[in-house]
Amino acid sequence: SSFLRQTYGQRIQNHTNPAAKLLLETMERKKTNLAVSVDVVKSKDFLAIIDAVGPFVCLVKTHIDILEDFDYSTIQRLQDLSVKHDFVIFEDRKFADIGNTVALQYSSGVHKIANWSHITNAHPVPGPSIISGLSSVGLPLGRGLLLLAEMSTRGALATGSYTEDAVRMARANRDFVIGFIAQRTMEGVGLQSHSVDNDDFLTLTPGVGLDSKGDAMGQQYRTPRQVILESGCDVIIVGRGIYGKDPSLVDEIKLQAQRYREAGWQAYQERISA
Ligand code: 6AU
Repeated sequence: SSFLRQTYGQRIQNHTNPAAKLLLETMERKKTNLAVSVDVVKSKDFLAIIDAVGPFVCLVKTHIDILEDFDYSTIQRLQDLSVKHDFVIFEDRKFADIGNTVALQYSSGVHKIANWSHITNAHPVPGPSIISGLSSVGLPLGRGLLLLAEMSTRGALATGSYTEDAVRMARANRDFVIGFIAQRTMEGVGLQSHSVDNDDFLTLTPGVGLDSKGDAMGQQYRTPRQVILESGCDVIIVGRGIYGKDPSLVDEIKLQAQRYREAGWQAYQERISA
């Protein structure tokens, strides 16, 4: 029977990768499938938003390269907050180059992503060598990788056989690839007749909003219910729906985080009891 009927806690045993286990354990413990995407450019706002939403999330997603005042001390503060509030860190780096280059981008530069980010993601476009490159750095550190099997934007090219091939690449690298950025579960995608023994990959889904259908630059939003209950995804990733236009309104941000957490968890409970 499908892992989609299992609880997050029950699914821990379907995984061997430490980052996948940590995420599922955190979701079960804190009763939340909400991830917040903190796409702001000042470290002060970045840390204030994370401290505000921390109690309500299983994961914080970063774009560390957009911080205009980046300093490695921000990473130390981020790690302190991840301990204080018990959340997983996901640097949304979207690697997309040859193995040798992505290994350097992952380990080095000013950001040293592999040192602090439990999870990162990559476009499957270069083929399996992108996984070997990232895995050479991340696997010894217990990190996990998500492949972008689909995207949330209007006109996205990641569809059809591209998506199926991404899933096949993931199945061939189960030790390091823990799941997908996608708009629906990839369970059974690309399989001919017989199924595989354990197809439990995590699906983290952006393009989630309760009040808006999209933005002026191609983003498209669906509700937590559509994403978790109807499409079989596991984690809702919410950015502007939570921190809105003014990152200094901390009380409003907390309220929105609670609202999305509630919506995501209710949809999950409906799914596992269906
Ligand atoms: O909720 P938003 O629209 O403010 O932010 C959505 C976040 C952004 C995007 O870079 C990211 O999710 N994202 C991704 C990821 C997570 O890889 C893929 C995608 O298809 N769409 C998308 O919006 O930080």
